[in-house]
Amino acid sequence: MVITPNVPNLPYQLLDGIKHFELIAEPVQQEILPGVFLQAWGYNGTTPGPTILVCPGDWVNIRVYNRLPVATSVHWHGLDIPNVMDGVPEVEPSPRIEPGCYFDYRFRIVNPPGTHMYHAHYQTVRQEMMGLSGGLIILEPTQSPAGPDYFMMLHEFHANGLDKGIVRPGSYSLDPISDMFNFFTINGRCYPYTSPLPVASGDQVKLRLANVGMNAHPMHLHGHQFIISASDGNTIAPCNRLTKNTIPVASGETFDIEFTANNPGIWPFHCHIPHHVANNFTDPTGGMFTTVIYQR
Ligand SMILES: [Cu+2]
Repeated sequence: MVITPNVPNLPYQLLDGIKHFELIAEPVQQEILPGVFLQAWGYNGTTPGPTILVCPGDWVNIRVYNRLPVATSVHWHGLDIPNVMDGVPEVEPSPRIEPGCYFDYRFRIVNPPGTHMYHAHYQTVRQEMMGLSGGLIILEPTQSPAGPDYFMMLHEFHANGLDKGIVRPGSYSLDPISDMFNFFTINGRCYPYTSPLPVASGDQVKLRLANVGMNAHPMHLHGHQFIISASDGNTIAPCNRLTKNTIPVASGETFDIEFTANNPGIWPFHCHIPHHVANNFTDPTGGMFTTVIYQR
């Protein structure tokens, strides 16, 4: 089963053969480091929002409530769905959800298994950079006995009110139209508050990476080589799979990478841009950084 460290899966109710999900777009206090909160926007209390897990062929109804002070929409990024459900009200016949209202996004999952995202697509720069995004994963219908499978949403924020080189507990507003980011997150947390990724020797490990931010993040794994098994939710034929140890994840992209856990230890997995592995430009390792930890 796919695990999104630090982020819950979105529960659903099966009614009349349709999986009913509920997302609430709302202001959230996102704890990115112990005692350091961002006044962000998210879904159901967190940014990224809960991970939506579906199966090929599912009919889904995702009710999106808007508890933001402004209108919003949700775009199902990478899914081949009807135009009216695609969530871009400025150009599509897809509605804007006014504050206090909801809309039911109802569609069938016609894409094959793969890693996708959802995010706001109204006043996009502001709403994405406030944190309105999450993961949507189409599962393999038959769960083969596989190793650990971790989903990681990469993001970046500009927190106001902190001079460069200082991190102190508090609750900080965001500047969503700045491109001078000072905090870089994996699933809404900065290192050392990110969760390590447990593996066992011999495991075949899958990491799913997704990004709707501004920058591309070259994610680098120590001590192992990985293959790129899928891009943007589409499986790559085995004969076409690159073997690498760093993969740039640009905005709008998802990648699935896989490696064999054959080198026990505690191994960094991180963005390779120096500013992105620091918290507000302080010296200790921070930001978009986590570790693969062998349990045995
Ligand atoms: Cu980066």
